[in-house]
Amino acid sequence: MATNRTFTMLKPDAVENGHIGAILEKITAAGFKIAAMKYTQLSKRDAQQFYAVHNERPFFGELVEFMTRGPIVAAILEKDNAVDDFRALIGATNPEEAAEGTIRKLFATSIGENAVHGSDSDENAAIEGAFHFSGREIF
Ligand code: RTP
Ligand code: MG
Repeated sequence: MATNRTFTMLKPDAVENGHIGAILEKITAAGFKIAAMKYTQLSKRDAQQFYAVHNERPFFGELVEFMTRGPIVAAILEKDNAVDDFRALIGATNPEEAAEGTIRKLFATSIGENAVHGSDSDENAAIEGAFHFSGREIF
């Protein structure tokens, strides 16, 4: 598998609960290299656009409120098979269903406040990375 990229956000709950360092440690220990990173906060419009695919879902309003309530860490990560390996590292959307040792099992609070985002395809990884970073911010 060629080296490629995924996009992640450490969500507001992870930041509020003091888990930035521990989560980044898990990510780098799993072999991901950081290609870009910033500490930032989504506006309502940013969150609505970022999660537009979910705009008909009953939890959409709650998701936008949650994702905008405080700062996040956004990053582009590089590794062989990055998208699938990162999804495996973070675990299931609902932490109650996430495998032992996964980031969501360790650090998520609930299905809504689940500590981390991971892109679900190479195509979305590229779109989501470009949403947050300009070419000169990616190394
Ligand atoms: P993500 O996009 O954040 O990596 O999460 P995911 O692929 O595992 O899950 P997805 O279905 O894409 O849902 C996006 C985010 O919406 C929130 N959510 N809340 N209350 C609920 O039933 C519910 N379901 C999803 C979560 O924050 C989820 O990560
Ligand atoms: Mg998703």
